[in-house]
Amino acid sequence: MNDRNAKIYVAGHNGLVGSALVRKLKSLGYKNIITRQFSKLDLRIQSDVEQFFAQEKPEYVFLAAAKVGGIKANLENPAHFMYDNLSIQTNVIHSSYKHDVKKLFFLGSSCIYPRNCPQPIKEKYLLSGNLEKTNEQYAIAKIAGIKMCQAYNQQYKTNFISCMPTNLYGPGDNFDLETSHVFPALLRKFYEAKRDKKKDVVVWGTGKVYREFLHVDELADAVMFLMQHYKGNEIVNIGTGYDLTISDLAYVIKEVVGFEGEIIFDTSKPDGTPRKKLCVDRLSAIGWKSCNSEKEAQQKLKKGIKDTLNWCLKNSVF
Ligand code: GFB
Repeated sequence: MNDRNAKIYVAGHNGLVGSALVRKLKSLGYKNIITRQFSKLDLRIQSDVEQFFAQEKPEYVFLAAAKVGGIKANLENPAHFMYDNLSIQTNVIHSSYKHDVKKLFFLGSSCIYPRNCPQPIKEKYLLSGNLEKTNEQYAIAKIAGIKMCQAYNQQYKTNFISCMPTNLYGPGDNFDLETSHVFPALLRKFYEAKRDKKKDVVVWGTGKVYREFLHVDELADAVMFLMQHYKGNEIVNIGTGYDLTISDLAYVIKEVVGFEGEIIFDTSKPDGTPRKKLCVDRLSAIGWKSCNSEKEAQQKLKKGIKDTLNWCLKNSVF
């Protein structure tokens, strides 16, 4: 990907990851980035995807288009998460092969790993145990995408790489309280509670489960690094290597936002997987690292909360 005039298709350019990838590509001087609005191209429709690739002939593809959501959205829409993701990725991966795409990046997720994995999670634990039930369909679709990239590499000698990011956050996230992930939900809840002088904020679950958070701009940086320096069939985890409990996350967001009321844990809501801290040794060995210490991870998270809140306020998200 050294040619700044190479034709690059970013699938999912309006999403959290896709928009960060477009920002990153532009900042690096790539001039020929192509995108399509959902209203113009529904990636679930095979013939339309095929026609798009035949017409545009992209040289590189970033596959960040997906049906995504937090724990509640996954639980309530299992069929939707399965159908959309399987069809989007199948169509884009197959057309990329048919139209000789030089390299494709497939975005996975840390939820592909078994629920009770040893921690930190190494890439080799894939398919070594049962999945977390709250996002089983999403995970199975993503695992199919990984296996499809590997099968195409093996049989057709394509250059398709797959990366597994930890929980992401940042500008362009979904801040809808019903369908979002925990980071945007809590940022919004604490900000609005402060603004509206509320007494408390409700956090779902026990707060005792752990999650690891990476700013989406860091993810985009890591993905570009891998597109430039990594070729191989092995999946690669992308994370900070440091996690914290949902309770700790809630208290950090509360502090950064400046909310002075109480936090209430609603234990009628699901916790999801107990822990999914990624082992980032493979990524570090290739040459990219987010943090060198827990302190650095904590500082980055605080800064990320401030920056994301500023972005929300600037863009009137809530
Ligand atoms: O981010 P989240 O929705 O998804 O929830 P997962 C993480 C944890 O935060 C759970 C708790 O224990 C939630 O109960 N939580 C607390 C909240 N308050 C809230 C809130 O207001 N909203 C939300 N959404 N959660 C997702 C998967 O799992 O992870 C996806 O469902 C994807 O498929 C993504 O893989 C990365 O981290 O549990």
